Amino acid sequence: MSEDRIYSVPLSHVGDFEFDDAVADVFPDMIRRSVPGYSTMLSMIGQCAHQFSVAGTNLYDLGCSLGAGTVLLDQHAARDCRVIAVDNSEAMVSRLQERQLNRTDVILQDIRETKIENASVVVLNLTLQFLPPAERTDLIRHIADGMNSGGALLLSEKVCFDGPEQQGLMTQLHHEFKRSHGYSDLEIAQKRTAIENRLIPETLEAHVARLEQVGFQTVTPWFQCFTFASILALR
Ligand code: GEK
Repeated sequence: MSEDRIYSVPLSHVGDFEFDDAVADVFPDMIRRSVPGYSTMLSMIGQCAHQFSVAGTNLYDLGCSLGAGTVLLDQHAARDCRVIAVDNSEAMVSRLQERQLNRTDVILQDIRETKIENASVVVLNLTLQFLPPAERTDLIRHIADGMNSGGALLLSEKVCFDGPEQQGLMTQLHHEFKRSHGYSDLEIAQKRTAIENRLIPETLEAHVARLEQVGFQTVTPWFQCFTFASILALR
């Protein structure tokens, strides 16, 4: 696995973060060292596919990147299911297409354009956070409308906090996590600058309220580690 060194040297101008070839090449290392609890979030994708997929339905991985979650959906889905993996990064999609998963269609597309139908499982693993906040409710409603009764949406996000003390404490703990995984203060600071206009976190409460508003029946945060959380919402 290639090591993420993208922000290790001082840059005269730190541009907005892009999911380009340089990022795709080091993505597994980057996400593992940047997102506390990522492996736990992934394991739940496999478990959800096993538990909630229904024969003859569709499973979606929206914002699939290199397909860490897609592979688990493909492995654990019920019989006669299709997995639809979508990402708008050419660099990510072309790499995932090379993996040739039996039951998966990999599509280069903006997830706001993806038709959701006959869905038993939908995964948004760290993807909604990259959409403009004003467009998130429409997408979540569109997903809910395309899901079958009893279907599961797994939504994992970077979250923020209303209280400044909580926000400061959780940010500090997240940065310490990154330091303990080998990132320097320079790397942490430059990545933060690059991502701050691209990744807009919301509070866990805002996510839960939106999911309930569009008609999910049982909305349960099941995991949180510092500034990252995951919610299971049943249709
Ligand atoms: C994983 N789920 O490994 N349409 C399609 N894709 C998008 C859009 C959009 N509008 N916006 C962002 N993306 C993966 C990790 S990464 C998370 C997901 C992170 C894609 C973007 O190209 C990238 O591949 C992915 O969402 C986010 O479980 O980097 O923090």
